[in-house]
Amino acid sequence: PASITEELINKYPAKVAKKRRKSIVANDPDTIPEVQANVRTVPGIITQRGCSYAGCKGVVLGPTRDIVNIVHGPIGCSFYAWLTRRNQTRPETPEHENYITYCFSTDMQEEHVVFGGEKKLKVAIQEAYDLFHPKAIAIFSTCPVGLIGDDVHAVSREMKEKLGDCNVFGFSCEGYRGVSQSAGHHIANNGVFKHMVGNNNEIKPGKFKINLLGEYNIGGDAFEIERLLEKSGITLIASFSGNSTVGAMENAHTADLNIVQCHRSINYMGDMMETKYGIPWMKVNFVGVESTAKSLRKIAEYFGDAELKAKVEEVIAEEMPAVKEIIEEIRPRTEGKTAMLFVGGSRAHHYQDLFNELGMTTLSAGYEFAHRDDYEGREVLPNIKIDADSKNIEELKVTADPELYNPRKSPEEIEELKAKGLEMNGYTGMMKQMVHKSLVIDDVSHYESEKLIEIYKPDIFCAGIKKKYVVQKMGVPLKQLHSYDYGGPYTGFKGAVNFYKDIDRMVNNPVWKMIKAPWEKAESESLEASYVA
Ligand code: CFM
Ligand code: HCA
Repeated sequence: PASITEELINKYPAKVAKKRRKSIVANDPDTIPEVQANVRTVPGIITQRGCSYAGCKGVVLGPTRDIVNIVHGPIGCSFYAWLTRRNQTRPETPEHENYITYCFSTDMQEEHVVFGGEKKLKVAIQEAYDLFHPKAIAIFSTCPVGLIGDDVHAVSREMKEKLGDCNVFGFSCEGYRGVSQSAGHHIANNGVFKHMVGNNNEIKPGKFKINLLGEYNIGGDAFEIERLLEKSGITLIASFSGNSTVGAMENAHTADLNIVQCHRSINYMGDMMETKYGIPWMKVNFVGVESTAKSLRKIAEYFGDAELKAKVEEVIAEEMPAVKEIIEEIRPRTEGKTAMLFVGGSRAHHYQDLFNELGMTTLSAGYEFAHRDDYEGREVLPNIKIDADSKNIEELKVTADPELYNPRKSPEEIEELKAKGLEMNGYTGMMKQMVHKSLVIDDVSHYESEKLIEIYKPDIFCAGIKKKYVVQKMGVPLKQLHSYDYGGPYTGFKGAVNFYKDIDRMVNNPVWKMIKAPWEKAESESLEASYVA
């Protein structure tokens, strides 16, 4: 891999190569080398990353169905985020609120950039309120808003007061706020924590009450998790934020445990809720059947209830046979094949479990915008250098709530749980689970991914829409692990079966053998030659 790293970067100018080298490492699961992450992409390099606004509006707030999300900015930003992320939702009845299908925008024009857009924003909030009378309206700032200085927070406060029965709050999530979507996650967590969590103190019935953090119900993933929790007798108070509502989030502080699926996008919420209310958080993973079973067992272990433990075992025993039957049929066809995963900030890790179950090896993986802790584990947090880009994002000063703080577990109990193997308030990251010498690459560039495919010729490449067709034209099937290529769910037991079948279809499809990859073509018929002719 040392020479492969050189091969990936040797065409770059020296300065660029020097920077990229730090983001490309050969894994060692025992020593865990340092990976450069959460730094600016080199200008001119083709990245898969998105912006802060995408992370805040699209990712974290978007999936909550009864918030009217108004985008303050040019229409393109709103259009980009209009139903492109596949967060599903299930209103209680068809009459219940669901604004996810709408696209609310102030449609900022040149005159607003010149003379200011606050007036227009107030009109938009009033119009949305008059039409829908929603419980909450959230305002999202796009790049020009920050550049001209419109104060979305002042406008929100003013309108909240004026409307009286509608919670209005703003987000300074201008696209340029950070180096990627990741900044938007943090900004969103802060806003949801400040303006929503804790607003409703109602105590809901249930013996084992939890929140599900960092699960956005892409392709119905959360529905499958909800099914398993319900079957196990675990009460879900709130999800952040797949298939969720304002009411549920406002009540989240009454739960006794936060389970975290996507660490990258929501770790801030877990920490803040622990500090303010005394609710511990625990990393789980519902992608992969082994991980799903393990996650359910971890929840039961946390509550330490014999009946719950027995129920969870019963659920696992009931769900497993159907999965076993399918995997036994499929595995001989997928065994020994290879995969590469370059996705977001958590799935490049989690989906390796499903590939393992298929007997497939992950040759190389990386995130688009994760931080070092998502690679190396949270132990490295104290050693992460906070650069100017991160300092730009507000860190809320959170303290224990004088009335509501109630530690659900004592420090001794937490230590006991840790000793039992529960990662309380921890995440070990991607690298400990990856084989020796596999290549870990942060914010992989388009050029590097083409090179990787040429060198390793993986049986499947997992990424997003920006790579899909370029990779497939190289004769390698690309599985979108963002939109799932419109399939899914892939979580839990039922989801695993869906995934096994979809991957089997892709890696064993004879069509890929009919495509001549550029490196297989003779000189004379190479693309370059045909262009010259
Ligand atoms: Fe978390 Fe996500 Fe992801 Fe993410 Fe995303 Fe997504 Fe993703 Mo696309 S919250 S980090 S910002 S798991 S939208 S549902 S698929 S890049 S790996
Ligand atoms: C985003 C959303 C995205 C994009 C997916 C892709 C998603 O980053 O704004 O590039 O294919 O999951 O929809 O990550």
